[in-house]
Amino acid sequence: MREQQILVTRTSMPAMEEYMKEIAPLWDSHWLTNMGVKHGEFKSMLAEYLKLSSPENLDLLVNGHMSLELTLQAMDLQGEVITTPFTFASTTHAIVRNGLEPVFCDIDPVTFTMDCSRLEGLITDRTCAILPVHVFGNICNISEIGRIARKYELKVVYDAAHAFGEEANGTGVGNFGDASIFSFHATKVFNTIEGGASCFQDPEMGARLYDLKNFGIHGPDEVSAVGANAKMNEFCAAMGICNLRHIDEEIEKRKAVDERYRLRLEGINGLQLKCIQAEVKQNYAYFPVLFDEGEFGASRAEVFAALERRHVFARKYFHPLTNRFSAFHGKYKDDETPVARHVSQRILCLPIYADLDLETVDEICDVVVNLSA
Ligand code: T4K
Repeated sequence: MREQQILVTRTSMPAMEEYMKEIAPLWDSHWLTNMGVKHGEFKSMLAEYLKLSSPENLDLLVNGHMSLELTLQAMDLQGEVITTPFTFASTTHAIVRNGLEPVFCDIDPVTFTMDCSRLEGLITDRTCAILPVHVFGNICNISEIGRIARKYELKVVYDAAHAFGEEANGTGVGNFGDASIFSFHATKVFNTIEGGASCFQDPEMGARLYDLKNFGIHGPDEVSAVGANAKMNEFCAAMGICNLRHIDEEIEKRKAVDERYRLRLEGINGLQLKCIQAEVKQNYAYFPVLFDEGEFGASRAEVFAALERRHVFARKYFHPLTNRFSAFHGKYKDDETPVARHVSQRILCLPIYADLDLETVDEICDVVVNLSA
């Protein structure tokens, strides 16, 4: 049997020589952080790639989480934020760490994004914002969320950590809502080692975000706000410059993996594969599969174990739901989000990354197919 472990993802990296060439000038300048040359270059390249309607309304940060946490903070919100529990810890933690109260909306059973038909029922006079997640790169119901937000005068911040480079009807996802954040973590389609970005509509947001990521410093003698340190450094920006040069081919390679999974697994009873949204230009970030034990013939745990025996490590993204985290001491209940609970108990993300060879994908599919009833 193959000795090599197959993990759920594997970081895409440029050739070492390309990165060395990119960072060589840093040895001459000794300028390693605090919005240097690479930071500036990467920011303009990124604004163009993301097709932002206002390229200047973008800021680079140290990671996806701080992009989200500080974007919320920059909006000076108070009260309740409606979000979904089927996400990474970061989404809910960003709300709570801002002293805001998360209110959990259930998800759509097909896209796993916010179920907008339940949204209005959760709005109270304390609601200040909506924080939907383009989970697995599935794009939320932008128009309905926008309509409801306008009606109740709520802010909308999209967690677009999974949606790098995606477009809906030709519009880059970073243009939606009042703001959207991206993650450039090593596990993402596009990485800067660690990193993130916030895209926003209100230019004043940019100044506030800048204060929050750089101690509120406005010059050697002027500190006009209380901020933290959440800047992207030059090495990360340089990695971003290199990786952005290759992103389209990386996404194409992921597409081939996605297509192979679909070819082998589509139509099998009891399997629900990641949905396809016709209007979306996808990035193939994840390949989630829902296993319905009754119909499929094996449980999620059995599939997980069978893959593990072949040294394949799928992941239960996202289980547990964030409203089940022990961190919240039972304050929230997942019976208020039954669809999210159903999905969370059955989901398994199969390995997908640019360099995953199709033979391995076939091997993974063989394991799944052999378990089917
Ligand atoms: N919002 C959402 C919806 C998110 O999913 C995330 C992050 C955020 C916000 C916050 O963004 P960041 O602050 O992280 O930029 C991983 C990632 O750490 C996390 O970024 C990501 N979501 C989450 C979905 O997945 P873990 O705990 O599953 O990571 P880990 O260390 O188990 O790695 C998973 C696999 O990735 C490994 O099995 C192998 C591969 N890997 C990992 C690392 C660290 C690599 O190939 N290279 C690496 O350097 O959270």
